[in-house]
Amino acid sequence: MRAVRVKERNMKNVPIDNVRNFALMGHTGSGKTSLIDSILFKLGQVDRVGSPENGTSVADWTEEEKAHNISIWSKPFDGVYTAASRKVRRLVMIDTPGFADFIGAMISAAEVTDAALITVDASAGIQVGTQRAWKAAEKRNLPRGVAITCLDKDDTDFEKTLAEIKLRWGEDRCIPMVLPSSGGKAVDILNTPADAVPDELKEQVKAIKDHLIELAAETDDKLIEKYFNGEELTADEFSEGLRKSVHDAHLIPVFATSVKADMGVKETMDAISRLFPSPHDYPVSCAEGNEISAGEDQPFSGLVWRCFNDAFIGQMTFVRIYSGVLKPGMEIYNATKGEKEKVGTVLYVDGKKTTEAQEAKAGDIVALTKLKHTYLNDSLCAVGSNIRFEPIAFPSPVTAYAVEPKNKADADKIGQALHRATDEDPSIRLDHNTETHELVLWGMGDMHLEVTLEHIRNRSGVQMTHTTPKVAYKETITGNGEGHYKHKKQSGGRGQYGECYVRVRPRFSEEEEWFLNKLVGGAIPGNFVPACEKGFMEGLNKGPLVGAEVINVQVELYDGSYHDVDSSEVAFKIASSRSLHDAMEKASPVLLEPIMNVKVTVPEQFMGDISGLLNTKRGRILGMGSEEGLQMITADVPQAEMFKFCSELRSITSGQGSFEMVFDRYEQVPAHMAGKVIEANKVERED
Ligand SMILES: Nc1nc2c(ncn2[C@@H]2O[C@H](COP(=O)(O)OP(=O)(O)OP(=O)(O)O)[C@@H](O)[C@H]2O)c(=O)[nH]1
Ligand SMILES: [Mg+2]
Repeated sequence: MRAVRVKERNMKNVPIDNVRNFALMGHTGSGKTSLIDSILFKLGQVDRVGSPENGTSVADWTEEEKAHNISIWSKPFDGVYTAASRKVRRLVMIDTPGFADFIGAMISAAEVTDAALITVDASAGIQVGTQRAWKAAEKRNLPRGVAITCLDKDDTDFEKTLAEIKLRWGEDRCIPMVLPSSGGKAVDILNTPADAVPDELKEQVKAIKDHLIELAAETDDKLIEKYFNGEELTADEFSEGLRKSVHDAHLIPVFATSVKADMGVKETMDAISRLFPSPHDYPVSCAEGNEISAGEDQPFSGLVWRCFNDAFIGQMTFVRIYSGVLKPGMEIYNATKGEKEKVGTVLYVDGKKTTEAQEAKAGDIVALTKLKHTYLNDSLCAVGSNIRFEPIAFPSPVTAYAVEPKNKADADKIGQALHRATDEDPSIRLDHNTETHELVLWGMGDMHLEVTLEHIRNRSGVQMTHTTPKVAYKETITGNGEGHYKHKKQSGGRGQYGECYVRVRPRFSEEEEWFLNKLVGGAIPGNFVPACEKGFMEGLNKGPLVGAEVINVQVELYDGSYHDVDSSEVAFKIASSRSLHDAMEKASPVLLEPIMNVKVTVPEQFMGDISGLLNTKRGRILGMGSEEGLQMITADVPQAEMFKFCSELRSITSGQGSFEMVFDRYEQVPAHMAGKVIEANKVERED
C-alpha cells in the first residue's frame, strides 16, 4: 500500500476569528481517525485519503497504533481551507483515542480545545465510550456537535440514530444540520439554496430552519422581540445567534457523514466553521479566576497538555496557545515552575510530519522543542507576566503490573525508560514499593500497560516481563502482650550483653506516643535507650507474621539489665527488636490489607453479574444508583482481589463497564485468608 504523502504546508496568516479549534471524541471504532484522514485530504494536507483500516492513516501512524488498530495518543492536526462561505478558515483539531484505557489522552484534549465533535457510529448508536466523551465535554461546558458516522454501512438509518441522540441529549437542542439525501449527497441546512434541496427533504429543511431561527433569536432579548414581532433576523444576527446558541450548548448541531461514501465531510467542516467558536470569542479563565483575551496584542500564554520524546527531534512539548504570539527562539516564562525557558523551534505537527512555524497564535496547538524544565500541565507565558491555568485533572490509574527487566542489560536502562513513560503519560504511575520491593507500573487497563511496555521496547529496546504485583500487607496487634529477650554472647574477646522487657498494646491514635520509656532505677542506662528505640523501630518495620510494616502499636520499655563491659548499642538494638517480636506474638497479631474504594459504572443488564463478581472478591457493596442512563455500584474491595478486575469487568460487559478505584484504608485480613498469605510468605522466604 502506497504511503499517504503529507503535502508541504501553505500556512496563510489566518486571523484568530477564523480559527476553529476542536477535539474529535467518541467510542472506539466510531470513525474519528477516519474522519480526520478525510478532513486532512479536504484541507489539502495529504494527496490521498489515508485510512486506519489499511495502515495508511496519517493520524494513526505509530507502530503501536497500527499493531492494535486503534488510536492511542491524542494528536493535533490543522489546515487552512476556503469554506463554502468563501471565508478562509483554519481548523485546529485533536484526534483522541476512544478506547477506555486511553481516557487520559482524551481528557487532556478536551481540556485544551474550544469545542468537541462527538462521533456516533450509525451502526452502533450511543455507546459507553460516546457517553464518556460526552461527559468529558460537558464537564468543561464545551460547545458540542455530533457527527453520525458510517452511514454507508448496511442497516444504518440517520433518522433512527438522530432519534436516539435527541432522546439522550435533548429533543429541542440536537438539531440535524447536515442531512443525508437519497442521492447519497449531504444537504447542508444553512448553505444549500432552497431550489437545490431535494424534494423529499424540502419540508424537513424548512422546519429545521424555522427551529434554528427561534434558537438564534433566544440568545438575545432584542432578537427575541424581533422574532415575536414577526420581523426577520438579518443574516448576521442569525449566524451570530446560532454561534452563541452552540456556545451555550442550547444548540447541538448533528451532522450526517460517511467517510467511505465520501458524504457530508466537507459540509460538516463548513458547518463547524460557521457554528463553532473562535478562540477570540470568549475569554479564557486563568487559575486565579481572572480572564484573558486571545488577542495578538496580549502577552503570550499557553498550557502544556502533552510531552513526547521523539527519537529524532528530542523533547517535544505540546502547547495550546491561549493568547498572544509565540515565536521560535523566544524567551518565555514557566509560571508553574517559576523558571525562564528559551524556545527552540515552534512546530506544527500533523501526524508524523512536522513543519517549522515562524509564529503561532491563540487557538494554535504547536510543539516546542528544547524546553528544559517544562512538563505536562505547566503554564507558559511571556516573560514579565505570570499567567497560570488550572492543571488538567486526570483519573487515577486502576490496574498494575509488577515489572522486571528481562535481562541484565535492560536492568540499567529500565528506570530511565519507565520514568520517561510516566513523564509522557499522566495516567501511568510508577511506584517503587519499598514493602514488597517491586517496581509497580500502574495504568488504566491491561491494554494501556501492554502498550506502554511495547512503546518502551520499540523506542529504547528495553524489554520487561511483568507479573501481578504483591499486596503491601501491614501487621498490627489486637491485644496486649509482654515480651523479653536477653542478648548475651561470650565468644572470646569482648562479649555482647543487653536485656529488655517490653509491653505492647494497640495504639488508637496518632496523638498517643508510640514509645514509652518506663524504666526505673537505671535498669538500662540512659545512653542505651536511643539504641533500644532504634531496635523497636526496626522491629516494627518487619512484623512477626510476614515481615510487613507494623502499625498502630505502642511499645513500652519497662525493665532490662546491662553489663558494665559487654553492653553496647548493637547488643541493645538486638535485644529490643527481639523482645518486641516476642511481645507482639503474644498480643494476637493480625495481618492488614489495603481496602480500595471502588466505583463501577455499567449498563443496567450487567448489574447482577457485577455485584456477583464483587461478592466473590470479598467486596462489600456500599450503594447502587444510576447516573446518566448507566448503573453505578460503589463497594469496598480488598486490593488483593482487584488486580484482575479491570479485564474481568471488560469481558463481562463487552467493554461497556468502567471503574475508578482509590485506596481507602487498611483492614484486617480474615483469618482463613491470613493463614494462606502467611504460609505462602514462609515458602517464599525459605526459597
Ligand atoms: N463503512 C465505514 N467504515 C468506516 C467509516 N469510518 C470509519 N470506518 C471504519 O471503522 C473502523 C474504525 O475507524 P477509526 O477511524 O479507526 O475509529 P476511531 O473512532 O478513530 O477509533 P479509536 O481510535 O479506537 O477511538 C475502521 O476500520 C474504519 O475503516 C465509514 O464511514 N464507513
Ligand atoms: Mg482513532
